[in-house]
Amino acid sequence: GLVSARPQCALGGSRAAPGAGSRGEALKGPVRPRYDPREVRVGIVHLGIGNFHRAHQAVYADDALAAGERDWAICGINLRSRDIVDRLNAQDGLYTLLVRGAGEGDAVSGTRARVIGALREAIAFAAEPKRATARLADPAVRIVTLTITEKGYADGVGGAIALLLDGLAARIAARAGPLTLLSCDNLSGNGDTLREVLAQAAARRGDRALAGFVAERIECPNTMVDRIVPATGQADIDEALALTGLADACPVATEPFTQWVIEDRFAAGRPDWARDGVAFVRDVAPFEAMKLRLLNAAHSALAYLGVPAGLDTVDRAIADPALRGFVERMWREDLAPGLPAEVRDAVPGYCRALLARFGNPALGHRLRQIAIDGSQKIPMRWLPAARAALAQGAVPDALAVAIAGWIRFLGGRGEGGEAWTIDDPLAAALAQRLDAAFAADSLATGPLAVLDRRVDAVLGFEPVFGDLAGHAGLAARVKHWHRRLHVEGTRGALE
Ligand code: CS2
Repeated sequence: GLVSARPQCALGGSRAAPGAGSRGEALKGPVRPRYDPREVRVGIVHLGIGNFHRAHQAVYADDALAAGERDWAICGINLRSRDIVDRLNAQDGLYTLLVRGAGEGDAVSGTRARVIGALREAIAFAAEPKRATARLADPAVRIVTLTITEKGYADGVGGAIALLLDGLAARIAARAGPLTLLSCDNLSGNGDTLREVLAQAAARRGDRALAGFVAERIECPNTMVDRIVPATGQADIDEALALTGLADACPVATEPFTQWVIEDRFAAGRPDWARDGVAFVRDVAPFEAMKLRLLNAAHSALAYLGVPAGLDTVDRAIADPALRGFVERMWREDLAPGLPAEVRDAVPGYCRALLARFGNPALGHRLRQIAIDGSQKIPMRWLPAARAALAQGAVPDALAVAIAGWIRFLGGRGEGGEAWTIDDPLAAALAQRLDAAFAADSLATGPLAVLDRRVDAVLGFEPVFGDLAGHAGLAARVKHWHRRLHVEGTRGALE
């Protein structure tokens, strides 16, 4: 288990720690699982054991286990990296959740520590593919949750989708019964997308039984997931040890806020998660639109405008008056107006709460982490609102600034001369287009013309911009802002 430096912190007890709050989080010291982790059964398989999973779905599973629903422990499967699997297995799947928020919890650090016991197994797919597939065919498993990132759904050949199909085929053979697949990625219509990708992949395999199972025996509810979860750093490892006396090689730090909205269509039962704060609804779309277009859209804009300006974290960026003012303007003018009627009244409160969440100084949420995979995120975060505005003959000026910021960010160099690499599945194609913008006559046409050609190169890229590729009105505004960002810098242009 976790290595205890204090005997009274040994894990595995089944009683609540003194001082446990309603969600099992004590005001001081670590909170142990309120159940014996050796006495629960796996009912959920999760694909993609990243930090987000461990600070979100695993905590809801932990709540269900603590409430006495002992059949909902998790078996996590990682497709690529082994590292987290090895770390978790070395400590019996137990890890520390650090909840950081100003003014709460431990008076000194403002952090609450809670040990999560829900992750009972961790499998590296590359090392044990048969075990991974067999887990999906286990009749006791009734829900599969996924955090495979935006690009995981485009990957029809290998990866999570292939594993899921193998698992479903094994499930048919084992007569293991129906299954709910719960996508927890930031995609619009994430459940619908998952079902479609699976149906196409099953059809390509030419397996009629499998295609039939996908059509009739699985449910793929759409979900909206929300919790800000930065990557783990040495400071988190140190703080976990200091707070709990337990040496943890893979703690996860997060914010107090957490939200999960799910369409209530489950094929084979579910935990009574409403008790733990999950909202079950008929249609997730309005919630998901609000989250993607306000939270995630702002995150991406802060990243692409903030990184070149030399800013490193979200709280530093949102404390900058120019960037904060810009985000508020982007919300007000371009993003909020197109949101569905169901959520419109909630928007002002939601934006206020977002400013506070972004401003949480204890999180250290790095802009470069958010900047990863822009080509996969931008189409869902910025472009639906841009498309709607352009269709009405309006130019979404703030979104043009954000797009210009991304194009500038793709240049890989900031105002202070610092450099970064572009971490994106389409990085090579984008770099090729940008390089071509330096045409032979660049010296003659001058630097501003080169800047404009770079905008054309990226805006013309259909895998990202689709039907907006090459839109003249949008391109003119993006060129304007792209020049100004280069000439005046992020702050100068925004001011
Ligand atoms: C972020 C999200 O990295 C990113 O792209 O925008 O991970 C964000 O923190 C979460 O969606 C919050 O729920």
